[in-house]
Amino acid sequence: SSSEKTFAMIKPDAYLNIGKIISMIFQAGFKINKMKMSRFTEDTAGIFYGEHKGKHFYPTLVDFVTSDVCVGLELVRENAILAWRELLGPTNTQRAKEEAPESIRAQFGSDGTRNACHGSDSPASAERELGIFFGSDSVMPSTSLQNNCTCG
Ligand code: DAT
Ligand code: MG
Repeated sequence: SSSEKTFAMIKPDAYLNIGKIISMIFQAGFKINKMKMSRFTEDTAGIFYGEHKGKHFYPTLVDFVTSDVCVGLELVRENAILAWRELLGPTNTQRAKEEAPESIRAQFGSDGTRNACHGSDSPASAERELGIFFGSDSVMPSTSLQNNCTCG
């Protein structure tokens, strides 16, 4: 039973739900080692999502993930990579709602692209993605969150 690291990321459609998402993270027994708010440039998003270049959804994906702030987390737990992806549910929010209604994507996502959170798919991806997000503050600068509250 050795602990494993993964990279989790709350995407721009879900950061207002960060409290509930962090509760679910702790409930599932993860430790949060690092956490940072940052906004992707198109270039850095292109590196992060390099494996998807050329796919039909790639432009929509980059527009979405660069549209506002993301919150990146280094999570630690036994089997962290699989456990976090299990908590996320299926990639497509509609499928998540049908197959895993308690999952993060079912609760906080809205469609195939705007699916609330990211999770690494392997130890190599986790290392790569943690390196991009936390490796250098000039690549992923820490940013403030604008209060655009319209609730009075
Ligand atoms: P995951 O994020 O579950 O690892 P992925 O790596 O295949 O899924 O894709 C990265 C992101 O791209 C995904 O979170 C949402 C978007 N995406 C994937 N497949 C898509 C599709 N068929 N249509 C629209 N967006 C898609
Ligand atoms: Mg993936």
